[in-house]
Amino acid sequence: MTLFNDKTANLSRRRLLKGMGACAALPLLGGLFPKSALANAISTALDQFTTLVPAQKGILTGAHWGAFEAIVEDGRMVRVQPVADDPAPNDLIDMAPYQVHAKNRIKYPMVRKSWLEHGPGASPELRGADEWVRVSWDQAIDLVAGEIKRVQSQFGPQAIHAGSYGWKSVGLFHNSRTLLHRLMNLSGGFTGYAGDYSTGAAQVIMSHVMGSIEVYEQQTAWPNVVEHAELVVLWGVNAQVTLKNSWNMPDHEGQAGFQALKEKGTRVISIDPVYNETAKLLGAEWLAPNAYTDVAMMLGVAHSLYSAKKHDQAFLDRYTSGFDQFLDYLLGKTDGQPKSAEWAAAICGVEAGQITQLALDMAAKRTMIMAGWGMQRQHHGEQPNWMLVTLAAMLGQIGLPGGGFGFSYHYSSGGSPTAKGGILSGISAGDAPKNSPAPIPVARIADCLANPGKTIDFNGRKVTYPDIKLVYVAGGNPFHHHQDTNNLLQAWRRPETVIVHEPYWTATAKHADIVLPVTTSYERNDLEMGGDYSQRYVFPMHQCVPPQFEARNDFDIFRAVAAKLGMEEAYTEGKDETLWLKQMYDAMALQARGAKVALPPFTMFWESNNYVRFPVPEANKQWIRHGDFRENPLLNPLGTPSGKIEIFSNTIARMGYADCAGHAKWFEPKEWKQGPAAAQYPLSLNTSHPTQRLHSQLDNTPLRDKFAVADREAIMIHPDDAKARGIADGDLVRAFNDRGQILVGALISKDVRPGVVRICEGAWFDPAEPGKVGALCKNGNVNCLTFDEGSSSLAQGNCGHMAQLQIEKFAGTAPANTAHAVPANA
Ligand code: PGD
Repeated sequence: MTLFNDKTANLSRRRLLKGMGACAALPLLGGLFPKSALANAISTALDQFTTLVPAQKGILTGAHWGAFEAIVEDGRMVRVQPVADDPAPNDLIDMAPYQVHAKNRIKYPMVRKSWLEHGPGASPELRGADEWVRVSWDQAIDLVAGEIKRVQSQFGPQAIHAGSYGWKSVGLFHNSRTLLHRLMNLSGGFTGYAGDYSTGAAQVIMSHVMGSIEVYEQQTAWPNVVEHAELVVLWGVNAQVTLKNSWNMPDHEGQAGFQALKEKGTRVISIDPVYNETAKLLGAEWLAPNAYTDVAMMLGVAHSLYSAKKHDQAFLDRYTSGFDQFLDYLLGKTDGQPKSAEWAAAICGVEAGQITQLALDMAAKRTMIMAGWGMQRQHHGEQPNWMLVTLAAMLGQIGLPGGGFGFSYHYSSGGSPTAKGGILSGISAGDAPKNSPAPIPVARIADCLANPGKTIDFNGRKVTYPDIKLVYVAGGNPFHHHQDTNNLLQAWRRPETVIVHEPYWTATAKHADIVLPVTTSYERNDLEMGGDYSQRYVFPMHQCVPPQFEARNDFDIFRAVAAKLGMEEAYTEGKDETLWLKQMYDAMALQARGAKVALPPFTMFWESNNYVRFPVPEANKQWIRHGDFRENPLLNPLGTPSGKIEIFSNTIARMGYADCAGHAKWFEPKEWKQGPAAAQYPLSLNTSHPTQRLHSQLDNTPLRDKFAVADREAIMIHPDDAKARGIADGDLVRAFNDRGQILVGALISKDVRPGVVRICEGAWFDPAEPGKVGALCKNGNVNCLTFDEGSSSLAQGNCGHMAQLQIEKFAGTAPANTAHAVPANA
């Protein structure tokens, strides 16, 4: 099948070429060659230009879950096939047709009735429960532009929260959040956010300890790990699940890496309250600590190492600072409590003998500790990362082949060797106006909305919350991602106006005042890199189908708002989609040329429906994280004040926080098995990322058939805990605590430690009584149960991975699940 021979694709091509017509120097080569001949000719000449022919069947595009060809028939996307380069195609891509043609697409611009009739601030308690009124695009744009103008002039930029945290879709031009920030920067500024929900605690603590955030940094390359690591310790990692998706388009090389470990037979130990999918794949040994007690366990390992004199004193002397201060704590000199294996065992529930053996095994072998991020999404979440680095430093293998630690092997294929070529940059948010408001820590949003004027600590500074009047969301889903949904529901009533751009009727859209329907990424043209760390691919994202119903691109919505505000030219810089894409491609191709990698001109690239695969230099396959630091710490110091690994940080100690000391330490979390809440709520919650979804995305697709139990989100319960409550596999269960209650379906399994239950994040919030605080969520949104506090005064990260709760078999008639229903008259 040749490309563009269906009506829709022709439309896409015409629009694109029309745009190019404005660019006089560009020859329209697309019309001169038969598609496959052109593609073949270019790929023969340029190795890095990868032809899909003859396997080519559809239109090349992609998503967070992979690059694929979309097959379109009669204007509908009907199926997809992965690109041949993908070593581990992800079944999530099969959902693309269901994304486009979802029943709960937002069809038209809609406004909440009370807001429309009575203006900003009207009946905010009806958010989520009010009627909706359809309006024209012209009216919608007027309302949005009017609100921005009103709030800017009456209250100033700090009154607009347009941080708009979220995973949106891939595509570097149609980047909803950046596009929003661009408009806001041009129109006077806004309150943004600092950090993120993924790694809020880790980013801050690692900057102090390692001088880099570590969580989004390249890891020791997989070929090096596979060759040299003798023992891999997975500490709170379920890479098989999280590697399915990436921030950019995934290259899925991480999954290939784990597969290679398996084939080699490398010993793997998984430390996790759940015997997870990755542990199963690798046949890993399993150590199951009590939930939220990893720091105590790590301290026990460190104490065992020190007692057996197996720590690497030479490494500590040369590459770290402050070990002696930590040692006083480890040995109990500062608090009278040695952090022995026995002490740790009483907290973490792993036997002292196993803790000691783990220490000896790690010291005896070349050990790579791969850590996940769930541990740091907890109260005192700074400590697991700091303690893990401290432990790795005591082992002395940081910077050696196959040894040390890595905080990103489970994310976007960290360790996939970096290619040589060019990097695409997307549209920019532009410069923030002078005196723009200071950002708030991202996960403090509900606290900020509810408590204007409140001052909190944040990484050595003070942050005072502004009085937010307007919330603008484009590309995120706070009613899924934020902790303590009922608290958010109340805080969400404080602003006068909430505007949401969404393709679907998510809970966030349902709780807005103005909802604008946007295209999915399959309804527009874009470009994206493939492989976040490898930067190996450049993928075109061709428009596959026309915009559905009245959906518009975020860019076009913001352009129209900018026009109303008298700043369209500044917003677009006179360029349409085509010219933006061409400019992005050309800048990338220039970089590639500098790296001696030739690429075809944009028109050829775009017309050929192919992608670019950059070469990977052999040296990069053996790259070792912190290898240069190890080789010469004077010439290659870390970015810390001492230039070394800061086992003790004077900077943090000087902040004087009660909840984060100058070295890694065990702090009891607000809620845990031995805490006061446990008497009433004895079970500890684990909120893993889902296997069949990306956060809340794709919850509204047939993937549900693979994971839903009793038509709800599943809860994994140990047989002993289920039996004690008379719960059978497949039963409908009410999970609850003082903050909320949700319906979930029982999945009984010995893969979870007794006393721990697993409910994945991402189920859409579906209150039985919309607008009522504390109503039963009928779909199982786990954040109804989590608490909304900062990890500590240092990072103010979220604590989404912890909560104590109780469960019971649900009595009565099961209410219908309406999470994916469209509001009446919408
Ligand atoms: P998504 O489901 O990806 O979740 O939270 P996030 O808000 O990022 O939401 C993205 C939304 O953007 C979707 O509703 C989607 O439809 C919409 N969207 C997609 N494309 C476009 C577009 O082009 N334009 C517009 N306007 N909208 C678009 C994720 C967050 O959740 C993260 S990153 C983490 S790590 C946290 N994880 C947990 C956790 O593990 N446990 C708990 N308890 N809570 C968590 N919350 C956090």
